[in-house]
Amino acid sequence: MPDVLDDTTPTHCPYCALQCGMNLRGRAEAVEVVERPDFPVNRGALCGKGRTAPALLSSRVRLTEPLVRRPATGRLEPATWEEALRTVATGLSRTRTVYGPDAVGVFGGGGLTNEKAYALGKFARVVLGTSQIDYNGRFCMSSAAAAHQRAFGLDRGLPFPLEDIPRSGCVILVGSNLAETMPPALRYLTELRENGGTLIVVDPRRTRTAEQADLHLAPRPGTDLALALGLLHVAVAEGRTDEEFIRDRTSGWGEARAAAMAHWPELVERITGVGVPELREAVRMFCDAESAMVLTARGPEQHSKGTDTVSAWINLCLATGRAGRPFSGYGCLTGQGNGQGGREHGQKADQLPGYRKLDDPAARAHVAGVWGVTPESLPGPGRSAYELLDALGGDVKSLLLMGSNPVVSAPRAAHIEGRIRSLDFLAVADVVLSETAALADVVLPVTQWAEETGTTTNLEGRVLLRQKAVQAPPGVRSDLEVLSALAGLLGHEKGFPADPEEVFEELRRASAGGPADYSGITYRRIAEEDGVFWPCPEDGTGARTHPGTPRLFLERFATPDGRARFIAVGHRPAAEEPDAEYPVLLTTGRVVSQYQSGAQTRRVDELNAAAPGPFVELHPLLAERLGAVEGEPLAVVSRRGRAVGPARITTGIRADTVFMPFHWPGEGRVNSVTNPALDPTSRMPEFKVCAVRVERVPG
Ligand SMILES: Nc1nc2c(c(=O)[nH]1)N[C@H]1C(S)=C(S)[C@@H](COP(=O)(O)OP(=O)(O)OC[C@H]3O[C@@H](n4cnc5c(=O)[nH]c(N)nc54)[C@H](O)[C@@H]3O)O[C@H]1N2
Ligand SMILES: Nc1nc2c(c(=O)[nH]1)N[C@H]1C(S)=C(S)[C@@H](COP(=O)(O)OP(=O)(O)OC[C@H]3O[C@@H](n4cnc5c(=O)[nH]c(N)nc54)[C@H](O)[C@@H]3O)O[C@H]1N2
Ligand code: SF4
Ligand SMILES: [Mo]
Repeated sequence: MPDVLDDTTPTHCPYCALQCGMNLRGRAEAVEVVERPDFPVNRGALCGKGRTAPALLSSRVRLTEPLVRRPATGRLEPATWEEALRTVATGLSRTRTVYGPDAVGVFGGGGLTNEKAYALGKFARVVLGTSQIDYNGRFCMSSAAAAHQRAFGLDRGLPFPLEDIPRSGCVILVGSNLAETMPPALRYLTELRENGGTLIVVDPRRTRTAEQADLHLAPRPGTDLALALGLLHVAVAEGRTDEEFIRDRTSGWGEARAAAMAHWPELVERITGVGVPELREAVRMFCDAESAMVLTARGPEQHSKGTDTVSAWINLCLATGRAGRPFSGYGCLTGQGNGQGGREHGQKADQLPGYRKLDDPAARAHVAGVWGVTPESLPGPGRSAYELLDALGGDVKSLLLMGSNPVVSAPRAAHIEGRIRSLDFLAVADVVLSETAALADVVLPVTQWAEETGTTTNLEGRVLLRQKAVQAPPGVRSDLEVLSALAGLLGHEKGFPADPEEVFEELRRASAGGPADYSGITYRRIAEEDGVFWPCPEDGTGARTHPGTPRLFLERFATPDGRARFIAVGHRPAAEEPDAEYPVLLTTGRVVSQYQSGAQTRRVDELNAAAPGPFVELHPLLAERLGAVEGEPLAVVSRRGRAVGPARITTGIRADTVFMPFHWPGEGRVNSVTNPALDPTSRMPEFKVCAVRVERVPG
């Protein structure tokens, strides 16, 4: 049982991208979280999930031995590690022999440490030789990442540390409910307002976050693109653009300006439901301030036009000179524990470590050199997450899954669950028996968070060391040990070390010279410096003295000519608009006490007591039209399926919209309903809007 190695160990929370610092203390089943006030990001504060995270270390809830599905019973039953690993190796290699390497798929997660994400990407390309690898980050911040790339030439979620937020004059927070999704970060918004800055929140719901705002805009879900263009239109019409900044530091304004001018305020009011006076007020607040920021999260991003929507918000920043300057700029609030690092080191379908592109010959040559293989042996880019899941049982016959629970979290989940069930072979490495692990042929119980050392990169681009604080139960191995053993069984004895620091040292070299350059970072530096911001290159002599880069773009953007690029975008409707049969809009998201698919947090008593199940949030006018009362079960039905939850009636949501959180399986699984329409650039599914009908459930 978990046994504390030292008296207190400084480490980081297992959950979200804030990666709050905490100390762990105690022994056996009584590991205790102690405040770590010296860590700058959260200064000691934790949300309930972080505070209760040690509950997951208990063998009562977590897996402690490998499971193999027995043909005789059809059930998952305990097995030795030797048998389990051999079964996985055989399962994957059989598929490869019969159907070729691309019939083997790999699915990763943004919660995996940098070392794991790196090793998983390398394992797929070098050991399995497959192009078919992607990960759940595709469902998360991929639209913002794509928009970042095309505007700035680089994708780091926040180009500045969180501590810059209170020093800005105005923040527009678009589709982020950080009071629930990153509670300790709310402090930065409170301080912003205490310092005289203003806060504008854009959300179809009056969330706990929106309640803090000086101005709350509540657009119809799926219309942020029009909203951002309308604000830019007003800024141009009222002479609030920064011509000098546009001339000296950007390109492409002519086309972007023309596109925005087609979105006049009255039209935008019609599309979004946000009144013209509010549009003007928002522009006044944003432009009157000496410095200003736009921060987006999943609200505007998880759409089939998420990339263009983020581009429109970036255009607003660029046109008004609110980018590449102190306390100004556009940022995306990344979500998962290693949402940032997880998208940099090669578990994404089109990517090599260091945020290199898989189709770039120089990148292939560099990484192949580090890996000791030929560039020609590296496969090309594969499919995006939804497309990969959708291909399971089709041309992808076997899957190795690490760090995701798509049976609950993927869009059109009943269909995806069916695809997973139709696989020839599924292996899942997890800490708990998730809904997806329960469908596997082999389940590998792995160490987690406090039981292992590794680095994560938080939403600021700050590389952190999550240190091992307790001993894992004896039957459990780390993801790195699993990959190392499987590589060995598949003929690669070398190149897959199980020691995280050894993997990090290789990752450093693989990332050297790439956009996300970690070569100047060491475990020691991270521990001594409260994290190190990338890029942090090693200098010419091999010294690791580069201070890291907390603030990007102050002199130049990361494009070849150093200028930020405007992207000309125009509004378009959601993939599915309401009609007579499905007259209501559904949007989805999170509650403070559950995390993601709930695989972890649904196993923590205190969190379950606070958030026991799904619900359908709706406006009194809609409830009245249905004849529904508070607490009665309602079914939300789309062309893809239905989800049921008790009515939660509130005036804090638009009357044309219902909201459901996505943390639960079974009949409350809202992803049975959601629309997998994909963004053409980022391949992000449309989690945040689809057309539904709401029905009372008889009996
Ligand atoms: N408690 C908790 N915290 C978490 C997580 C968790 O599962 N639980 N997950 C972590 C992860 S991986 C992520 S990605 C982040 C997500 O963090 P957030 O993005 O803050 O979370 P969401 O609740 O998905 O969405 C935010 C808001 O978007 C609004 N919204 C819905 N549709 C639209 C729209 O069309 N436009 C706009 N402007 N807003 C819209 C919703 O009403 C919601 O309040 O949270 C991280 N933190
Ligand atoms: N309707 C709707 N659906 C959504 C969203 C939404 O807003 N609305 N948001 C999307 C977003 S932003 C995200 S990020 C996804 C997330 O959805 P998922 O990818 O399902 O995320 P988790 O529930 O965090 O799943 C992580 C799994 O990995 C396990 N795990 C944790 N740590 C480790 C580890 O170190 N190693 C291994 N091997 N396993 C580990 C956990 O126990 C869990 O089973 O959901 C997406 N789905
Ligand atoms: S805000 Fe995020 S990182 Fe901080 S304690 Fe809560 S879940 Fe953990
Ligand atoms: Mo996410």
